[in-house]
Amino acid sequence: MNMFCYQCQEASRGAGCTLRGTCGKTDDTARMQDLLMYALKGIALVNAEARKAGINDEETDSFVIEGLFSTITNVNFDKNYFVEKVKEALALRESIKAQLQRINVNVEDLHDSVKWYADSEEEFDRKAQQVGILSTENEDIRSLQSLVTFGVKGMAAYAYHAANLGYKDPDISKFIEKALIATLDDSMTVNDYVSLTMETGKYGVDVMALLDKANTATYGNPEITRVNIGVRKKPGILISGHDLKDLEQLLEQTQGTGIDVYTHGEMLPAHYYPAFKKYPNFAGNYGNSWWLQDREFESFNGPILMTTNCLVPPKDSYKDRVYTTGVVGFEGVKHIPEGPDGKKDFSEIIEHAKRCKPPIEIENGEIVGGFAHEQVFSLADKVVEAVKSGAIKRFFVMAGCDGRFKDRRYYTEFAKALPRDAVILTAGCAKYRYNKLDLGDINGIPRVLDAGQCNDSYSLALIALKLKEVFGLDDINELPVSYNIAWYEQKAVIVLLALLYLGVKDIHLGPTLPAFLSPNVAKVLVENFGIGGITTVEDDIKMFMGA
Ligand code: SF4
Ligand code: SF3
Repeated sequence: MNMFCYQCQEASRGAGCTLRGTCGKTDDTARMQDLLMYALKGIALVNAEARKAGINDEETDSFVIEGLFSTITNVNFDKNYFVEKVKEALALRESIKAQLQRINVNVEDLHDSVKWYADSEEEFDRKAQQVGILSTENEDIRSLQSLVTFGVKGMAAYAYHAANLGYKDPDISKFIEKALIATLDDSMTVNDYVSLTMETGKYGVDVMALLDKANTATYGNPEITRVNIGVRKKPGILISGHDLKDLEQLLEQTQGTGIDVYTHGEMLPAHYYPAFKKYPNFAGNYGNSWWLQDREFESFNGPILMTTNCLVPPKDSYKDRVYTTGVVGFEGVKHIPEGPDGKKDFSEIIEHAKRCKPPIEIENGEIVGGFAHEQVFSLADKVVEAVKSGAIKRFFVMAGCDGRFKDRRYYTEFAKALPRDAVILTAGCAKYRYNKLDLGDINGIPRVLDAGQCNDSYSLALIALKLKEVFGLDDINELPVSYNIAWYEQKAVIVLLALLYLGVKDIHLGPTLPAFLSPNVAKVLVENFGIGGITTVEDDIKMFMGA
């Protein structure tokens, strides 16, 4: 076994990647990610002591958040990035320790993660092999530690985006620290970890609310929007991932250059924000979800900017047109750094675009989205009326991720097979499995309501809570809402934990349950929360519709 990673839905054989990731992550990168996680836990331990002593450095919080985000599936494939991050982590840990020593607080004996040290890549690699996920022997404890750790990675992604827009919450960082420390604590029992999992869900809700506030305060509330999926005649830049601030800067810098900007994958919902509508060169959305990028980046012809996940290892035919920024990285791919003033200079990408042909059209027409909380609330009367009259019988929350395997066709078939009085509420790249189907509308309400990115899943929780209030129900589970969620990476884990924390029961998760759930932990989730998998479209629709 050269590595062990089981954090995403595409873990090899439904168990874990051991030689190379299905995602393309190499074994040496995987080991350096494990070591970075261990180094971050060491920082968490010393920083918790520093907090107690009244020393609180925001830069440490940012470092931890960024480090966690960089280890999420399809964010960063560059081993050297992680080697450098581990070095920085050790230096940061030592500097916090030095501050503590000055006030006579000695943390050296807290744990190995606080005192180990190495400075060569060979030693890093040896250490990494001792501290990976499998170093926890008990499979149930390992499973719960993983559930919390992957939830916290998702939480870090949301905190990172919010921080980019100037919104930070020290309590979220404090919780992340607590959770990381707990994964090192041998005295924690299964029950302790179960409570910690719920607490992770609580902070999941908080961080999603924070990001929602950051996005809507900065760019306005998303509104119903028709997005062009064809192409224009000029050369373009394709921007993907989830970071709206990167998009804003790119739009600003491309004004008057003759270059159009198109979104790909999870950047599609940017079109729904009022703030981006003023840019005449914001041309539309090109292509589909992340895993189709190896074909769609090819035909796009122009440069591509990856702001976050999901990056697929680029093919040589278009690799020189791919640029990364933020926490994204890939060896041999040009990275655009942030300047000291927090700004990014995209001029190289713009010049590159000028030398490229316009995109080849792969589709045409429009798709509609923008059904985030405020927009749906403004339609509340209409929605309530449709439910009361029986025109809408049931809502299906089908948010989440898309993935590359054929079994995801289930979601397209499921959407097609739903009765005509059912409405799909979606967010995340899972939508691409059904957002171009002609599913019609119910009294003018489209049957697929897209709230935005996976980062906007909070909208769906708010909509459910609003419906509960309007219908005067005591329990969110009494609503005619079913949850059939597709997951892939770790942001979906925090969304799931947030929903569990909000009391949502009977969530179905597919296309397969996480490899990191041990049989006993899966049993706890089934018994306490009614979590289930998926079966066939036909049987699942019968089950959901209560037939
Ligand atoms: Fe495997 Fe997923 Fe980990 Fe990649 S992220 S190595 S596909 S489990
Ligand atoms: Fe998609 Fe990666 Fe999760 Fe943001 S882009 S939902 S998988």
